[in-house]
Amino acid sequence: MLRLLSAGESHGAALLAILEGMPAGLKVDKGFIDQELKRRQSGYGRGPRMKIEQDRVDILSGIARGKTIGSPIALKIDNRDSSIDKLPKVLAPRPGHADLAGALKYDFNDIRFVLERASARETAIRVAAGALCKTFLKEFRIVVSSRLLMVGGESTESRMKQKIDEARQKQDTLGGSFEVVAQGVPVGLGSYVQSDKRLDARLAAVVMSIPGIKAVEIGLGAESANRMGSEVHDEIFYSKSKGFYRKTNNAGGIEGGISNGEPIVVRAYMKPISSLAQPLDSVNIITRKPTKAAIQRADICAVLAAGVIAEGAVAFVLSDAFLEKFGSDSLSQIKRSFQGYINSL
Ligand code: EPS
Repeated sequence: MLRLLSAGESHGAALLAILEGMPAGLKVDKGFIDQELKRRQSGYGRGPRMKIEQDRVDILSGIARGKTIGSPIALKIDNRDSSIDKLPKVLAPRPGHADLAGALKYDFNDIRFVLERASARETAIRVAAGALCKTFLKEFRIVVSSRLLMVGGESTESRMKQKIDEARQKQDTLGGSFEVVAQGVPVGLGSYVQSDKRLDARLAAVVMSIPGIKAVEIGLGAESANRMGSEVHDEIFYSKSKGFYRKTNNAGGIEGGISNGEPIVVRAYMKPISSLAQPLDSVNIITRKPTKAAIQRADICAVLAAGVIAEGAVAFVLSDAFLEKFGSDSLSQIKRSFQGYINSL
């Protein structure tokens, strides 16, 4: 239903996206998109590039007089640092980055061509598209948010900051984990009828596609493998006011690949940033001689930003599944279809 394509290099002219499939009649606030872009750029441990860029979106199509018109929405974020053609060649791949596999795959003698597109900077435009999806979901009182869980094994804010300072001092980097929660998702999004329709599979794929993410859990996740069934599955209750409901949410709001009406909980784990100021051992791709990995300007920790990116990614999948269930042309028609369904439950 919804399709998203992005383009752009980290130090190219701009980042671009086309979001197709948004229904007509949705009021769009550019200020909200810019706010989301700012959230992505913030967080303790971000690198110097974040002081150079002040990401703002330009909406080039698909919106007229402040509302979507059903046609593809084109988005653009200009790069202030657009020095791509002036930047030096990169010959020493960074362990953990796309550098080596990318250079071999595309037959490059300059890793610059890999890292420019593999850079997590691309996620800025995904956040812009995700903000549009959040705007759509809000029409149905579905709200997607995220919170930081751990940085470098620490879970309190002061210890996390301390750990980041320590990493900065050691010229090292850190990963961590975060949780995305979607409140207000109706029962019935996604399906068990085909593997690619399963909502949990779709959410896991989109969150895993964020650079640096190495694991994704839904609800209780990995821990459920250690418990008895009776300690895992959420018992079912019914009351006239609430309808069907649960007292626990170990399933993370999804059973059999379908949303079950409880909050959707997605947890993700990010590895440390792979651009190290104190570089690891590597090999020059031309001479094949040992060397240290290239030093690139980078963040020390970007887990908070990854949470914001994941919010947008989750909002995209939920919007897609929502449009599948309730139609996709105009917001007013979708609202009627949604209300009819809710009344029928
Ligand atoms: C990023 C911009 C990049 C990096 C970072 C994310 O800017 P620059 O390379 O000019 O410093 O800071 O990229 C990576 C983490 C990566 O893996 O390449 C951004 O806008 O988020």
